Amino acid sequence: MTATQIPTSPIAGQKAGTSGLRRKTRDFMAPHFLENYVQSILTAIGGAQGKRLVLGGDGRFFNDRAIQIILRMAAANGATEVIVGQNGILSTPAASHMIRMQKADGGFILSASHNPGGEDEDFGLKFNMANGGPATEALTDKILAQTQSITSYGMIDAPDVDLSVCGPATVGDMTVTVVESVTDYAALMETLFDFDAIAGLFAGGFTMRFDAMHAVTGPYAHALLEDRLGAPKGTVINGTPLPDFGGGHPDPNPIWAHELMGIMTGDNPPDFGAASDGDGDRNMIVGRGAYVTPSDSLALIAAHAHRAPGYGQGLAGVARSMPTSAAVDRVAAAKGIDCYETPTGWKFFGSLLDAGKVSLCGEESAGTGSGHVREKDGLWAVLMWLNIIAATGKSVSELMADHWATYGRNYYSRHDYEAVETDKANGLMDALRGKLAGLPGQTIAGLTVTMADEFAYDDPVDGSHTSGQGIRIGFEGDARVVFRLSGTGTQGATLRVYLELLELDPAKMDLPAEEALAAVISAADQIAGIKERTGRETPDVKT
Ligand code: G16
Repeated sequence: MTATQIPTSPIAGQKAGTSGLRRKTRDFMAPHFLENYVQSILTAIGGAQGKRLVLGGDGRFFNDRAIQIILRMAAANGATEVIVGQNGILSTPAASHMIRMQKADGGFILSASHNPGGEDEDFGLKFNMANGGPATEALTDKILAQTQSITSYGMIDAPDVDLSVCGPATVGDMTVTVVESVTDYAALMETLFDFDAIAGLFAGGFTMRFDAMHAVTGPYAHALLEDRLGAPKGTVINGTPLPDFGGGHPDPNPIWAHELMGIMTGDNPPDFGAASDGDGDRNMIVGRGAYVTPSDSLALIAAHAHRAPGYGQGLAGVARSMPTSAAVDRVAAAKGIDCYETPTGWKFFGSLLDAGKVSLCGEESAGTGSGHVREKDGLWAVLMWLNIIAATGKSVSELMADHWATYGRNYYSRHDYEAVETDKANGLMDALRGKLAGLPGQTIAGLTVTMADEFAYDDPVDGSHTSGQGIRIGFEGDARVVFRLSGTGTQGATLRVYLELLELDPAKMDLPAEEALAAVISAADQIAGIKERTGRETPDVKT
């Protein structure tokens, strides 16, 4: 079996977004598309010669084929070993852990996250570095440059590896080590949380539903919640991963996780509900009639993390993405720890975690995690909540009510306008940029603008500078609106409008978010002319 160089030419648009390259599955299946991108990654990391890599994905359509192609290319490029999850499956946090535990040189994760899967839906590929975290901007820039100049890629002619059997195999001279996907991750969780206390909760009759949304966390959730922690069978629903996620969007929010929301708001609901996404890094937390926003979940975890054994020494610091609400900032201030504000994208937390500046991070986009891996981690967040509930003996709604009484409530909502024509979305953002200087001092929908800028970030550890990360407009009374275009969509542009208002009056802690935010919503539309520029009367999704 000899490696050959297959001639190719650059394919336009292979630019990573917020989290790797996401495209329609059929694009990835087109001649040379996947191969060009994989070769560009391998070249950008300085070649694969002698390297050990991790490989796995969320099991969506084309996962199995893409893995066999990547194995042949890694072998042709001289990699020593590729460690693959059984049947090609690894959740994103489990892959991050595997890279770190195996001291690998990096890894390929095949997923388009919460985007739907199938031949006519979405696929994605990202490269994580030796620290287990997503490629930095510096590396994705190098990969992009390679995609624009590629002339050939390495390939070996070899039979498929049987990925259903754990143990060693070979592709050419390269070792392929197939590993069980759940065990190591579950063992890591056991070092962080009080499993006895959580098991005691279930033994005492505490009830829960975890909606795996037919995505990758099903096997992990069955193993952890039902097998190890003793939750009754049936606690995990939609627990069998399917290549098309059962036709749904594996996106854990009240819109797409409507089955779980129906259970939690129906007759005789369980005590606790949670869901995770396609690749297992996002989470949704919901109590009886109490949906917890991701921003509030981050803040609550910051306030209570010391109750979990892995965090008993307290937090070094916290970080949140810029559009995430300032709820966690208030906890950090009270605890006297640093709070960092980064651009959207988990990759920006890596240097802070590596430097020990923070030990808890989170994003409004349903992501929470800590220094245990370098990705956000859906089941980690669920176990953290269970640990907090077990330690305090309080329900989700009691915990949130106490939290708001202590720190105030940052009312929050995100409005998404999906598949907007790219020109119109760019036009809206350009017009906003043009207005920024004149906004401070103006009163709009009864709110006086105090600041307006376009967010840029200087990484305090590696000194890298990142600009153009969203337009933020602050108002008197700690209200804010942020406008950003998503970097994970595959069709047109998605305009995200993030709305926030701090409420300190104890009598006003229980309003519906949209009602509390009415003035901010109105100001956002007046400033950006959303209806008029996009032709949309209402957002497609409110979370
Ligand atoms: C990815 C990133 C997150 C980011 C999210 C939304 O999540 O890892 O850091 O917050 O996309 O990004 P955008 O607003 O640009 O669509 P995931 O779960 O899709 O990998």
